[in-house]
Amino acid sequence: MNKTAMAIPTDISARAQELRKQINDHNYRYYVLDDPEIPDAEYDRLFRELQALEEQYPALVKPDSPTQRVGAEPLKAFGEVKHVVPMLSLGNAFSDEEVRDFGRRVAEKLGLAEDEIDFTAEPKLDGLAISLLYEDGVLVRAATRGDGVTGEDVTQNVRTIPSVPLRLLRAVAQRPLPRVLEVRGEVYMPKAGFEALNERQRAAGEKPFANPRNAAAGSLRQLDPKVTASRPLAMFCYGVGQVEDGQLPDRHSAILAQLKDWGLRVCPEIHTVRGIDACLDYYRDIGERRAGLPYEIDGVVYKVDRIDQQETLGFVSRAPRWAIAHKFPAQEALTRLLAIDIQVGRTGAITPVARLEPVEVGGVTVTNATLHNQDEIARRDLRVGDTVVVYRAGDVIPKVGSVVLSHRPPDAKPFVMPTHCPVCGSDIVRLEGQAIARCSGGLFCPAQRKEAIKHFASRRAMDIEGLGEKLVEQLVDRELVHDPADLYALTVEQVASLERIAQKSAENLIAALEKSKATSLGRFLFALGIREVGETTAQSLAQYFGDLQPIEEADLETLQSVPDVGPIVANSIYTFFRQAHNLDVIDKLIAAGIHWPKVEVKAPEVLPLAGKVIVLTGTLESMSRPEAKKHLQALGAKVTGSVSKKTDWVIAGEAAGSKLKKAQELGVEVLDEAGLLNLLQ
Ligand code: D41
Repeated sequence: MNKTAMAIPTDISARAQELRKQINDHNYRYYVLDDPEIPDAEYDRLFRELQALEEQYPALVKPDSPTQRVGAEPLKAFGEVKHVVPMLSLGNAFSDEEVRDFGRRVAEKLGLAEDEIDFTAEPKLDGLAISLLYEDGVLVRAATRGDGVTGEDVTQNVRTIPSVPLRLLRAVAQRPLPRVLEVRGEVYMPKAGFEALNERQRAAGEKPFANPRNAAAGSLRQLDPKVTASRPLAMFCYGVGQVEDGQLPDRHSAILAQLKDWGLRVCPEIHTVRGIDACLDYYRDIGERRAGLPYEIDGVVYKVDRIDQQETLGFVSRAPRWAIAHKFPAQEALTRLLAIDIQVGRTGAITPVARLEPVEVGGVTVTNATLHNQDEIARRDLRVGDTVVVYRAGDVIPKVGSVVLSHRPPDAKPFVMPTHCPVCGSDIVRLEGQAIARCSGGLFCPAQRKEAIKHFASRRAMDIEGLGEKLVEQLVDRELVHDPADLYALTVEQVASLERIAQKSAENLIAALEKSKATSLGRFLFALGIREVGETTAQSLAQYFGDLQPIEEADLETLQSVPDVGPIVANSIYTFFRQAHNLDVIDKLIAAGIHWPKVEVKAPEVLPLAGKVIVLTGTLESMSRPEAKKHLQALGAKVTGSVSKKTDWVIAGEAAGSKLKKAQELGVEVLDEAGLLNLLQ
C-alpha cells in the first residue's frame, strides 16, 4: 500500500504535533535565548522520534516542521546576512556502526575500497559556527550560521576576538590570496576562560552560563561589542565557503594548512587518516584526552579529504555526504532533585548539596552535586522535587544545570536556608556583600572541628598516616578529640576501642602521630588551617620569618611585606593569632613535642629564582613534583598550579597535558627536565 495515501492514526498525528511543538520551544530556548532547558541528547531523541514518524507517514511532514530546517531564526537586532554558499549542517553518528555505514556509503559512491579513502578527523568544537568574509585580505563581515542560508551580522563583535585576524597575512604564503575568501569555523570559549567568566558573573550577582557553548553564544550575540570584547572567546577555522578570483588546494587538509599560513587559527588536533578504522582510533584517542583539552568538544568530525571526491559525493538535503559528526555519548542527563542538604566546611562555609535520584552521566553514577550558594539556588529557582539537568563539564565534578520547568510538580518546594547550623545549632550568618553563609560556631561546631582535624592530619599538612575521615569522625563524636592537640594525647587503648579498628592499626596510628611530630614550619603553619593560608603562603611565611614566634607577633604591615600576602590574607593571619583558643592549641601542640628545624632566613631578593613564577606539569624522572616544588621554592621561586601570562616558565615532564598546551598558547617558555635541573644548579 502506498504509505502517502495511508490514513494516519490520530494518536500518531497528535504525537507528531506534540513533538513539533516541543522541538520548536526547545529550538527557541537554545538558539534565541541561549538558555536550553533540556540536554542535547534529550533534544536529539525528540528530533529523531519526529523524523521517524515523518518517515513512516510522509503526509505528516509540514513545511514548517522543525525537521525541515535546522537552525533558528536570526535575532531581529542584528542585520541579516545571506550566505552566498549555504552553510551546510552535519549529519550525526552516535555509534561505531553508524560511522561504518557512513564509510560504506562513501566508498560505494566513489567506487573505491574504504581503506583507499583519506579522511580528516577533527575535534568537534562545542561553540557556534561563524563565517568570516575577507576581501583583498581584509575582514569585511562576520556572520553566524543562522539557518544555513540566512545568518546574523556579528562583524563588530567578531572583530573583538583576538584569534580572528582583521587582515590576512600574505608574506609567508606562497599562494596568492583570493580576492574574496569566506572562511568558516567555530567560535568557542576555552574552559579556563569559561570558569573565570562564571566566577565573575557570580561575584557580580549575575547568572552564570550553563556551559561554554552558551557562554560563547551569549557573548557573541551581545548588542554592545564592548561586552563581547571582555569575554574570552577564540576561534578555530575548519573550512571555506565563497571563493572568488583565486584557487585553493585540492585537499581539505591542504586548505587548512593554507588557512594557517594566511594567519587563521586551525585546531592543532586535526589529523589526516586513511580508512574508517583509523577514524575510530582517532575518536577513541581524543575521547581519552578530552578532559585535558583546553576547550570543550562534543565529538569528532570526519571529512573526506580530497575535494574532487567531496564533489562527487555532493550533499543530501542540507548535509554533505562527505562528512559526518561522531558524537560522544551524552555527558548530561535528567534526574530528580530529591533534597537540598547543607554541608559545613572547615571554615564554617555552608554549601548546599543537591541529593539526586541516581543517574548515569558519561559513565559514572551521580547522586550528589554541589550548588555553590543560596543566591544561585534562588536565581535558578531550584525546588525540591524538580527535574533538573545534571552534567559533567571538563572536570569530573557533576553539576546541576537548569530546571525543566515543564516537569515541575505542583508540590515542589523552594529551598530555605536554615538559620541555625544543622550540626551544632549555632547561628548561620551571612555578611553583607558575601555570597557564602557561615556557621558561627567555629571550633565549637563538630563539623568544623572534624574538617579542621582532617586538614591538620592530611598528607600535605602533618601527614599523619592512617588518620582517615571515618576515624576522625569517630574520635570527635566520642569526644576523645576536641582539637588537633588532643590527637597527641590519644592512647593505643582508646583508639583500639573504636569501631572497626584493630589493635595493630591503633598501634600504627600512635606511631604515625609520634612520627609526625618532627615537621617543618611551613607544614605546621599550613596544618593550622588559617583561613586564606594555603601551602604556598605557609611556605612564604616560614621562609620570611624563619620561626613561629615572629609570625605570631607580626603586625599587619609586616605581614603584608611577605611575598603573596595581601591585606585580606594578612588580616586573616593577624586575627588567627589574636584568638586565645588558637594560641592554647598551638601551646599544647608544642608541649606535646611538635618541633621543626629553624628556617634560615634569606632576604628574598638574593635568592636566585626570586620573583619567578613556575608551573610544574607531567611526570618527572629524577624527582617527584612536590620535591621539585620544594627545591624551586627554596631558591625563591613561586610555584603555582595554573598557567597564566604571569608564568615565567612551565616545566613539562613526561605526558604533560593541558598546562603545556596553555603555555604554548600563551607563549610561555617551556623547559624540560634538563632545564629544571639546570635551574636548580
Ligand atoms: O568543530 C566543529 N564544530 C565543526 C563543525 C567542524 N570541525 N567541522 C564542521 N564542518 C562542517 C561542514 C562539513 C559542513 C563544512 C562543522 C560544521 N560543518 C558545522 N557546524 C555547525 C553546523 C555545521
